[in-house]
Amino acid sequence: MNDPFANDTSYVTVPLDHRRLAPGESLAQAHAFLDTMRHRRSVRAFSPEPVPFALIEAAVAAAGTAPSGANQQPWTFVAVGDPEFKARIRAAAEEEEREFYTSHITPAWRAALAPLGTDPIKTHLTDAPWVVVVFAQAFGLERQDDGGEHQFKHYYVAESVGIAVGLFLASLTHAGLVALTHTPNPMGFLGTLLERPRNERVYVAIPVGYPAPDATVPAHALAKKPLDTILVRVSPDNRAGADDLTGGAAS
Ligand code: IYR
Repeated sequence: MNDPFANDTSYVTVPLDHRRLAPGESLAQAHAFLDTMRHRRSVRAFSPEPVPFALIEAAVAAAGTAPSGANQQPWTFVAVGDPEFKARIRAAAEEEEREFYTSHITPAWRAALAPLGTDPIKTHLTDAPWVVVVFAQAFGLERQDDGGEHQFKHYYVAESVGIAVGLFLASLTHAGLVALTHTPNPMGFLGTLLERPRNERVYVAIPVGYPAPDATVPAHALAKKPLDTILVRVSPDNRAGADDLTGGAAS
């Protein structure tokens, strides 16, 4: 009667639409995706070549499938293709960055960035055909019919937006595009420039496009941690020879 877990009529279910792959196909797809992602690089030298908006749309739609706290989807992707806006973003970002690199950067931070060769010059913000600025919705804000606003809490915002950005980058990579996760420091100016509502906080700016023909990347960026340093297996079924795909299926 007073069961706090009693079924609520607002909790409706539908059958899961899951496409089960054959084990062999599963591993082949996992490896094909890994190969694609191993070629992902953060690119700072872009070609001005245009990128169809349909590719941005598809990548944002992929990002929009991300899991999020209470399925609140607390993200907004603003795709800036207008050269005038990109120029304004670059000018403001470079101003902030000059300040960062001359005054705010700590010696440890400078040392950590040294192998990447970053500096305050942000040509990618004007060269890339698109700069996608991702905003996190710190809280929900809905316009009411009576003109008022309904404000409500959002949960796990940073985690949710991080996952969505990961899917966005994976989708771009899968489509043969390159990007840079750029975090102007500080970057509040982007909310003002793009006239975002008061519940949105800029999360990252992502130039998207094709690499310049002579693009290089820092060698340091190619060094990814080996699998055995990032994966810890806790499993009763890790005997030598156990099949990783079918063994322990009931765990
Ligand atoms: N926001 C600066 C500095 C910077 C910080 C980190 I952590 C990086 O991985 C790269 C750059 C800039 O954009 O140059």
